[in-house]
Amino acid sequence: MQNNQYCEEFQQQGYIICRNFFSEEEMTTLMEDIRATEINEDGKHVLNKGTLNFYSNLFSRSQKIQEFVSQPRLVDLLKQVIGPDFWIRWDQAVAKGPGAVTFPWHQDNAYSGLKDLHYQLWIALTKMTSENGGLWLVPGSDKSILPHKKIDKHAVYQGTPENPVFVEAKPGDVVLFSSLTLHSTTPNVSQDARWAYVVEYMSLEHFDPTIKPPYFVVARDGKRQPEFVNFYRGKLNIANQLKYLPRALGKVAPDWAKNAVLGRN
Ligand SMILES: O=C(O)CCC(=O)C(=O)O
Repeated sequence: MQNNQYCEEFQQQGYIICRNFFSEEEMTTLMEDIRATEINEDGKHVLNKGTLNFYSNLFSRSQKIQEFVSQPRLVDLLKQVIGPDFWIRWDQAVAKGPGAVTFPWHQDNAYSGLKDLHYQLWIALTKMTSENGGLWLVPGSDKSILPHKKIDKHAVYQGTPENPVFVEAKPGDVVLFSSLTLHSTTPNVSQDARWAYVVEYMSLEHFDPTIKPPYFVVARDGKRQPEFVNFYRGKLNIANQLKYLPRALGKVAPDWAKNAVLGRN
């Protein structure tokens, strides 16, 4: 892979697609490793609905998955877009079974409320078609935070997506997109479940106050260096902490204190 082959493409459209990044055999093994995390015990995800099921934080329970998500080929791809140092804030396997409904258009930051980006690596474990609830994206929608409204448990984009593209995919294809890229999945009207494994990487410059330590660092200086740590520079950065002060105060402080911090009379 050439250096920075993908960087410009990602900057222009907010995503890249890497066909045949993994082999079908690698996807069979990954699916086995996902199932071995006893995903059925984790069936309480807030967005589970009917035959749409999310299984989260698998990497924290499986050394095999830790190795998978920090493998050198992935580091070489990710560093072109994220930079040389990054960690994983979240992962999830998503099963969209027959009859599962639309997952509405959104930017991930509208769900997380984060002030910084993360990068979503979407790995097709099964084929993704327009019949089985595959992925739609809007090229170039990642340039700003767009308006969303909370509907049911979802953060739903309040606008009409312009020129969306459908990502038809085979097992082993991967899509890397920004947490600001508008995306959606349509209903599964096929007879089979669509599975994707999604890993959310974040630069070590950035912080996510919703994630508790230990943090899984994947790469430093552009090289694989997997380790769990309790602190890293994005967390220790005061400016990053201040971005979330109003949110932290919102949980504990009386109104007069919140107003004082926000400069309101
Ligand atoms: O997998 C799906 O069908 C939708 C999931 C999704 O868009 C997300 O988790 O951001």
